[in-house]
Amino acid sequence: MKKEYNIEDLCQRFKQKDKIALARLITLVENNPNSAEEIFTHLNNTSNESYIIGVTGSPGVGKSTLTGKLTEKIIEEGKSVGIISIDPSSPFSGGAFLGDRVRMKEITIHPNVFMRSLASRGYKGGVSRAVFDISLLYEAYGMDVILIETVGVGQSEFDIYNLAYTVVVMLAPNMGDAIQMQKAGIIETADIYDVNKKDLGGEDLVVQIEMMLDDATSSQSGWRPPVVMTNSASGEGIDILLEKIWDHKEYLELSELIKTRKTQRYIYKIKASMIDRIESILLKNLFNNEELDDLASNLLDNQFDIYRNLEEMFNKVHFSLKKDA
Ligand SMILES: Nc1nc2c(ncn2[C@@H]2O[C@H](COP(=O)(O)OP(=O)(O)OP(=O)(O)O)[C@@H](O)[C@H]2O)c(=O)[nH]1
Ligand SMILES: [Mg+2]
Repeated sequence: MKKEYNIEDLCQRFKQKDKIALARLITLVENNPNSAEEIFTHLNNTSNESYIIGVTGSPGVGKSTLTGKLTEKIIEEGKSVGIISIDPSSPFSGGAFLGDRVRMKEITIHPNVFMRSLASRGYKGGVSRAVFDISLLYEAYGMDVILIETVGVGQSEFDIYNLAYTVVVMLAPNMGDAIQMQKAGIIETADIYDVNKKDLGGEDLVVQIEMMLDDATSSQSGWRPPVVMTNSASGEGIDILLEKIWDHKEYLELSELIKTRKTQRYIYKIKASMIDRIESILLKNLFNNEELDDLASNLLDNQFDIYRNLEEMFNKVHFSLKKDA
């Protein structure tokens, strides 16, 4: 049986740092975007700024292991961490070796850490919407740092660059070279490159990335992405990676680019929400099935009418939208 929760009550408990209340609120926003409005009305007097870090890379590159190690270091610095892992096969949800899973569990029971695993699809309004709303909850909860782990980079459905302030792109030896990554559009998005699994090599990857960065003409921003090597299984190199992350944060803050990143993030959110809401209206109210059938049948005989028909349909829809607005 589905249990109903009183949102106001949950928000009160959330403000007392009740992790169960946090978990329930996350479930609510995850499953029902409409509940977000009510939730954030109750939380609007909580002010906090979390620093949002994205960790991305191909499957199996070591994202979850690294996220765990980074979290350990960040809590050692006295900060709290909210993790969002968009990855059905993460150790959190049971995809990797048992050893990893046990280590992750240890971290996530730390009072300053909260972890949420999301499937990579199936959310109303998309994964980005869910990630954005959960980040807002983490901010309101007072998390100093939010870590987002995802395989997706530069996809239209999910764009980590628009959700995080510092994006770490991970690569590993024997998992394809940097040229392939560049072709796939992965390479441009990084603020920091991490060549993981350094115990298996990777020096050549570092050279390739450095050469690519030398060639890149788009580095007018004043930040040349550093290339770090880690072994996230043993923890080697994690200190340096974290140092680079804080350097990037400082760079964004000093240059005021952080404002641009934050604005971008909201623009992305606003556009996605509007498109989602308008799409729902369209699907629910404006497309009359009979009309669609007629139109489509007509096209069976007169297929070159398609653009004229589309234009007519668009004008009708546009008119109805204006009327409804
Ligand atoms: N040798 C070596 N293995 C590593 C290293 N980092 C992670 N691994 C192993 O690589 C495997 C995949 O690690 P994960 O952290 O699950 O990788 P992931 O990128 O999160 O994988 P997906 O979530 O499935 O995309 C695990 O067996 C890890 O123990 C490393 O630095 N060196
Ligand atoms: Mg993972």
